[in-house]
Amino acid sequence: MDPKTMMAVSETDGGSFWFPTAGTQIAKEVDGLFYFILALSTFFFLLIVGLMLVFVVIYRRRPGYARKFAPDHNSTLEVVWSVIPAILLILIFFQGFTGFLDMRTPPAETYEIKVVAKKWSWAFQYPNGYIEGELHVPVDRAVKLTMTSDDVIHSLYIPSFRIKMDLVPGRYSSMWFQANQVGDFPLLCAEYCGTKHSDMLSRVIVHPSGEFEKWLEQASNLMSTLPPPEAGKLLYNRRGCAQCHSMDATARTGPSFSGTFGTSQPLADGTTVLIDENYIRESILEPMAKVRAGYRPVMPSYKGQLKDLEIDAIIEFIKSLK
Ligand code: HEC
Ligand SMILES: [Cu+2]
Repeated sequence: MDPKTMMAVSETDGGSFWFPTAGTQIAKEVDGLFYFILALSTFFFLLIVGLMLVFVVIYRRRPGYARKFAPDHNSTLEVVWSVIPAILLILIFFQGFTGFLDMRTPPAETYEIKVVAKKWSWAFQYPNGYIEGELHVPVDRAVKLTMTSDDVIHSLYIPSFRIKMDLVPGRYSSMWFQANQVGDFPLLCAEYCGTKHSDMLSRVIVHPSGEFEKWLEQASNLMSTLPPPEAGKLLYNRRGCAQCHSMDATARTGPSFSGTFGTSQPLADGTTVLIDENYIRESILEPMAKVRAGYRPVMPSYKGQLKDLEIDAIIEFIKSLK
């Protein structure tokens, strides 16, 4: 995991014993309902178990004890202990249901970000086409995520916002939120999706008002302002290549990038391949076309997700690793 994602684990501020920081209004509602149910359950637990213990002692069987009256039906008592819990249940349902509707219904005006999950990274695509592995959003603005998966079912979970939704291959799901606090919050995959599932740990960065646009403009132009090998390294870290390819000689799920450029390597079908610009390009766009001996064909295709300029930068980056 690169050090930047490691930081995701540290939060802006502590939150409570039960919950991480509440970064949205919805989160406060969810917490409120939780505390209400917790208090209610504790109250009735103590009341019922307490009375039970008291009665066990008071009415224990003793020698010579004769029952004074036969058990009888008490309508008032029964109505009271049916109606009060019924009202409490309706209250809980009402709060839960309206909260659910709020969570599922985005306002008319939202800032839209597309999300594609794949083993084992996130791609957040902003309206101008820029893609990054971390979710950046403006504060106090409704953001809608339109999400899908490239391979298996993933689930995008932002604990501090109290929202979670599955990403299913072949269809779109969506969710929305409005962050009301500037800061960094963890974002993770909550659906077991393979060996490196736990590496799908990223973060949401909530920018102060006005700064989000500045960040987006800068980040989008990075490709053209950085020298290609550095831009390539940035993409390697940000777009999830690092999960499977190392920069030193160790093999991960995929072969190491280090020192392989210009060498001939064996393929699974028994032939060999020269690692040059064309092979790297093909490996990124059509990973199944040529599979290296000793590796499983699990690399996802980046067709349509990396621009030519970006692929060039990655090639220069791999070339620069001696
Ligand atoms: C899920 C793991 C995974 C991810 C993520 C991944 N790759 Fe791969 N990659 C592999 C595997 C496995 C192979 C070897 C099998 C094959 O050739 O398809 C491979 C092969 C390659 C090769 C051929 C290298 C060689 O020495 O034969 C290149 C180049 C490559 N990947 C580039 C990338 C780039 C660039 C990214 C990020 C944009 C990336 N990969 C993301 C798993 C991955
Ligand atoms: Cu996942």
